[in-house]
Amino acid sequence: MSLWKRFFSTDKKAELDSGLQRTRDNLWSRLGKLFTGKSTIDEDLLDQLEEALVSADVGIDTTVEILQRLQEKAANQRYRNSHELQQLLEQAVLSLLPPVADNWEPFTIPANQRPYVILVVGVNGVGKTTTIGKLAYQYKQAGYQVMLGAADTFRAAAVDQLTIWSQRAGVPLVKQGMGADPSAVAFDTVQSAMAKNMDVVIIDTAGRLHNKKHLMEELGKIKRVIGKKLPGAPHEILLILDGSTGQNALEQARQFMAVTEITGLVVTKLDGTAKGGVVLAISHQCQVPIRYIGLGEKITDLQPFDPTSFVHSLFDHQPIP
Ligand SMILES: Nc1nc2c(ncn2[C@@H]2O[C@H](COP(=O)(O)OP(=O)(O)OP(=O)(O)O)[C@@H](O)[C@H]2O)c(=O)[nH]1
Ligand SMILES: [Mg+2]
Repeated sequence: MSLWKRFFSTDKKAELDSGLQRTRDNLWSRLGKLFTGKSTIDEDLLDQLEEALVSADVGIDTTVEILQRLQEKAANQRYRNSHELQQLLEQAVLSLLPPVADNWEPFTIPANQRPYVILVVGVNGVGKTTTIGKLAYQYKQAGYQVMLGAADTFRAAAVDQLTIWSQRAGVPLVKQGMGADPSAVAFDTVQSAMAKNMDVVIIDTAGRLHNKKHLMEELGKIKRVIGKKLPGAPHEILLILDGSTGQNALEQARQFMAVTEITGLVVTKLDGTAKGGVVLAISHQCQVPIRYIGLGEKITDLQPFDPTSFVHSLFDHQPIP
């Protein structure tokens, strides 16, 4: 059964559709015109399709692949109506994206890894702390005992922000004073979580750029210290990307993954941007899977990334005029 069917109600589908509204409108302001009155895939159609996809930040590499797949699928085949063309396009896009792995379940931890430690990283302001609040809430809803660690000790407000999210999610938080060693906070958190039989630990870190050597070394130290306390941890290193920055988010993912181990991606702020097509590029071009997408500022505004639902929401939603 598809991920979507197992985890989502029609409410969640409506939230996805509404979160992707601006990207969809952007796409369809071009596609709508394109799809009417044509019955073959010709140069003109491909050119305009390319323009539409690029304008939604799908990026040139992924766009070129999509067009190729579409041509293969439609080889020598006239489509009978614009709905068929729309379906061919949807299939072409989906065929590029890796499916969700069978052994991965959203908001679920493997049975033999407790506490399951998730380290959250990314550049400034991408939505790390917010995503941690959302994850904590969802894991708690799933029945797990969750603990947060405030290893962003760089800004005074950072601990306060995480404290607010811990209260919203109703989970405990381990913190030290501002300026404390982030590795020490991470160590304390894992130690406390082990003593209290927690299931999930989520550690917040300061925003950092991949090319700031000392900050990347600090991240390395955080990982080592956690691993010393609990062999095998961190089990997951989530890189948060701001989807509203479009192609920059893809570039950031590439650069981060080149210098440090990342096990999963989260693309945030897809609501309120017309650049949500970048999710297709990230999913297509990054070796690491997108785990979740952020669709708003509320604690419930985080969904597992399911390529089928995502592509469907973008490409098969708008009725053709
Ligand atoms: N609309 C929208 N806003 C979001 C989403 N995720 C985060 N934000 C907003 O983005 C802003 C930054 O979020 P934070 O969670 O503080 O980001 P951060 O990465 O922890 O930032 P630093 O700790 O400063 O590096 C806040 O105003 C959030 O409300 C989302 O999915 N949608
Ligand atoms: Mg933060």
